Amino acid sequence: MYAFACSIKSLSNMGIIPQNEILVLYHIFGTNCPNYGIMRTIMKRLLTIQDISCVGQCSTTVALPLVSACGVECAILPCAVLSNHTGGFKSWTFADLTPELANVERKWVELGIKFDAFYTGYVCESQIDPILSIMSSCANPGALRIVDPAMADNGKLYAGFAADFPKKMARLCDGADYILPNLTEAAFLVGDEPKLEGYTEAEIERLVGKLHGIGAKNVVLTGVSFAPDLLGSAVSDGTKVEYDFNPRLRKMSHGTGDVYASVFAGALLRGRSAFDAAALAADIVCESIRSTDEGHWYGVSFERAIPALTRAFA
Ligand code: PXL
Repeated sequence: MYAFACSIKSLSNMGIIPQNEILVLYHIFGTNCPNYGIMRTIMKRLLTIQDISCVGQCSTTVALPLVSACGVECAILPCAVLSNHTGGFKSWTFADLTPELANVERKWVELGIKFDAFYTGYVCESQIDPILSIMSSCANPGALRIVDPAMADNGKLYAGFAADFPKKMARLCDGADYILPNLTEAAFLVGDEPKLEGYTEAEIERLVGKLHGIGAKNVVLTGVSFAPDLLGSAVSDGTKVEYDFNPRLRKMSHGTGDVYASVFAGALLRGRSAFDAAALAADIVCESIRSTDEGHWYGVSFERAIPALTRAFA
């Protein structure tokens, strides 16, 4: 038994078994002595709340496979169904599911369904209050709120969002455990003019400070660059800012924010630190971009990065 305990501890120290997950041990009665082994870890359950864009490799259709590939149960709450996303297609259909959110919430409360984490993405103004309500009524103790304020990129709000939408999105960020804005979203959230490049380290840290100022406990700011060939993120817990950089890939890619946020959320729930989760998310985004065929413009082929992601949790 002592030998067993030692070996579990050393596997845990080597990072083979996540230290902060509950191990379920199984116990087979052998001929003379009991035989213990690890059967599985208790799986966390995350709810992702964002649209379904039926075509376009973004939002729910990215979150569900990637969070699942991390070994985290992924429930979905679609806020709207679109024929395709709004980032580059000429037009789209949009079915607003706002009225259904309160219905679903009532049912989950009645059934006692609860979640270990909430991860929100692209949502509309009318959905912010129902989402805040679900995050308080369907939370397991200590449930994390991870908010990707998906609303803008390259200095502009996405099609269909009014100029005052960032103020509404800031309400979802207030009290969030983690927010994951890109530089444009960050600037809009705090009421600054978005600037696409040329941020100094001091400016990034001022921006991060302002994001904590709207109530975010931890900030993961993406799209940060201090050197032309490096692109990365600033990860802040409010006391220190750490940077993670990868070589910049010279390719404009849609949906990378959703890949990043999904892997970050999954990795966090698997016990990774925020910095390690951000670094893994960036690696998977880079692998997805590199794996995308020439001319495939509307999304990235994250499907080809799934084996690397599952290996990270093997
Ligand atoms: O990838 C973010 C996103 C999600 N959902 C919809 C979008 C976009 C970005 O354009 O249009 C509908």
